[in-house]
Amino acid sequence: MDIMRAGMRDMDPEIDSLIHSELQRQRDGLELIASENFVPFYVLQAQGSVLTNKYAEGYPHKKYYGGCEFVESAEELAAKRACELFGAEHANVQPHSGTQANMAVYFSVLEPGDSILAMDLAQGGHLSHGHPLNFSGRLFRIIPYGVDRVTEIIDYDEVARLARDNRPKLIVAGASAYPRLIDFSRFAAIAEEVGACLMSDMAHIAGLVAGGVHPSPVPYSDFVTTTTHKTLRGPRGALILCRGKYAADLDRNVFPGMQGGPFMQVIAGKATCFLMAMRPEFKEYARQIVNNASALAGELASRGYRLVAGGTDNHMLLVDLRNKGLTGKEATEILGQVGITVNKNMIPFDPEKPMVTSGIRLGTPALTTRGMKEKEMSLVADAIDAALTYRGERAVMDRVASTVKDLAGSFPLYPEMERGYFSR
Ligand code: DSN
Repeated sequence: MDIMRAGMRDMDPEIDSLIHSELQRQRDGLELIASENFVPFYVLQAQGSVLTNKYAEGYPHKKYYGGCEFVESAEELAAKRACELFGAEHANVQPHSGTQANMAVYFSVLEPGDSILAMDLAQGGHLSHGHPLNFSGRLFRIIPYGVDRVTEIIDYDEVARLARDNRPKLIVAGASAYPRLIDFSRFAAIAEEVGACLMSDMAHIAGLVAGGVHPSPVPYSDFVTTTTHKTLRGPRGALILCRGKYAADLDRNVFPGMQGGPFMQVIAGKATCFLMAMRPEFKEYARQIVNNASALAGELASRGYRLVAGGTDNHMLLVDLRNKGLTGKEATEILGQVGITVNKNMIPFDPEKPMVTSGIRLGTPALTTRGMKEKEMSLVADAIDAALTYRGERAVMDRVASTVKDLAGSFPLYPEMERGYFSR
């Protein structure tokens, strides 16, 4: 066999088959994981392009390799578009992931042992905001904040009190499981009062910020980090925005501080994603994500499900399943049996362990990408409720599974693949 010319199917039928099975799974199911989305076909094309062959350590016009003229132009375009999209003074488009983006910011403004005030993972934060097993919790002194026990909304007075008492060097605003708006101006006022830097991690809501349906953290923050693949619907990777005065420090801490060669094929995908997000159609998409989440919340509430914080302002909802006699782990497995993909999630003050949980987290970015609207959210809520209620009844579960497949099939995913590209 000519191992450089063989097609995937001949070279590696096992991986080829797994890729096609995953495509079929994505097509046939209802994707409700709040942090997932389906990238446009042109982002897949950028990621599968020859840019993957190129090393380009360093920054545009200061690269350590020859032959970087095209990839550095792609990197410049990505950074310029990111600044334009979010109104930022400086952008670094090289971080491979959200955690690495956060790491680069920490290393830009902190020394090991310095303190960070950040949201507790168990209350909606993120691993890289100071979990004891994560580098952030191991290297820095973490002061966790959370939500109010009654309203389940961030307790800003408590954040201010903790800031005054502990004088952290950095305050982190942002969450991975929080369904309400985040008041970045309030965080900025607290940071200013105690002389701390403010980093906002907008990974979950970046697409909503770009689309103008969530207040932007950019005017209020020294640094803003985000992944590019959640509501923003770009390639899997990350981005850091900062005020101009931090630009040189930040760039040095990304490369050579934390990463070697950037993934130029992903950076090209980020550039295209930022261009997409400046289009008026993307504003409509972002608005529809929020409308769909709100509709789904209403439909579930009317079927007796308790929503954390009483509902949602963004793309996600957290459902407390205790009154349904289910854990998050059980619900995730049951919904998986009918083709609905969700993740178990801690709810605030959760009595269950993280591998069990009392809740599930649902999000609408992926279904909205497929074209679903409020009407379909009612069908999705019906399917969720029927599966969770009649989980032991085979006939009902089979009927729900078939309804889910039909609904998904009415909103085709990647029809381009039937026209030749990547098709079997
Ligand atoms: N793991 C992502 C999420 O699901 O929210 C965050 O990094």
